[in-house]
Amino acid sequence: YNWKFVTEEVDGQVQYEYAEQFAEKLNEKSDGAINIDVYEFGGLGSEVDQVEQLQDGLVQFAIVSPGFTGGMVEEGQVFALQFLFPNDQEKTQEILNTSEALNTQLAGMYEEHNIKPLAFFTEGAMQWTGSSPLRTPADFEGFKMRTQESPLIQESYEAYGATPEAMSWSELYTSLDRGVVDGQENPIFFIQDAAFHEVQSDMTISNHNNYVAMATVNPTFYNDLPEDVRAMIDETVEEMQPIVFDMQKEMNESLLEEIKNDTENPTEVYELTEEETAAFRELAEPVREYFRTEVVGEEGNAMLDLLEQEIAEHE
Ligand code: 6CS
Repeated sequence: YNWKFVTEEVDGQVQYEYAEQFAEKLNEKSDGAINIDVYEFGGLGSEVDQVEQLQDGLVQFAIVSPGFTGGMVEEGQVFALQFLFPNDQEKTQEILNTSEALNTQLAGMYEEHNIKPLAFFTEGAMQWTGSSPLRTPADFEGFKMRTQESPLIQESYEAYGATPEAMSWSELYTSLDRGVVDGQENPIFFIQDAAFHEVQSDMTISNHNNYVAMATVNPTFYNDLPEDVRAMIDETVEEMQPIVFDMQKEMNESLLEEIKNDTENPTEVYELTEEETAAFRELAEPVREYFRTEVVGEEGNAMLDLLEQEIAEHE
């Protein structure tokens, strides 16, 4: 077998390291029969292009951020809802692993669009960076915020008074540098590795959301595989969950220190107080209602009902 695995990140970053280890494991398990070429982000187009290549079966595996499928699988925008999941990353990952709302209901909705999610994992809590401090909703007034494609991510920043602008991360460093946009959200490891902190004066530890990614496969390809090969894939996916969790944790912790110690490119790191967080939480709450009434239908509502229940059980 010769397969392709495309990621939205580059060498050294979480998704790419996931794909590399996934490929290595399957190669070993199959005694060399399965060979997977892993592609860094950039070579095969934008994040949105990559999703299409997966759907068309041009690549067999992909790591997909739901934020880039927002216009297609509206329900996947549930991950854009800020302050929905627990702050605790262990708990969040536990929910991602076990949630029926996500692994059965939402996964089924993706499958209808020729994308089969095999697993959901967190790449860490997301933080804000800006060319000015971001501590209160007033700081977002007129602030040009880069987001992924998802209309609901945009809605969430409009609720804070910001002007969202969707773009691929390939353009983000230059856009921040030139002031095309004023800020962005990402987990710490990504902010440091993509060097966004070099062109941003401020970083806010906001923990307003998690960066959730999906390991996905083209469903037609997957369903046509012999059962023992599918079992090998499923086993590998399961083995990768704790590995990727530890990997993001280590990277997010150590790269925060790198940002703080980068005296050449000083970035003011500020952690929101509980009161400050509450002000954002209050503005984020109505977006949940907007998701229910304007974005998804009955199925999406049932999915969010169940997810909220599953989250409550973990809190
Ligand atoms: O901000 C983004 O769009 C990128 N961030 C991460 C953590 N991974 C890939 C994604 O395209």
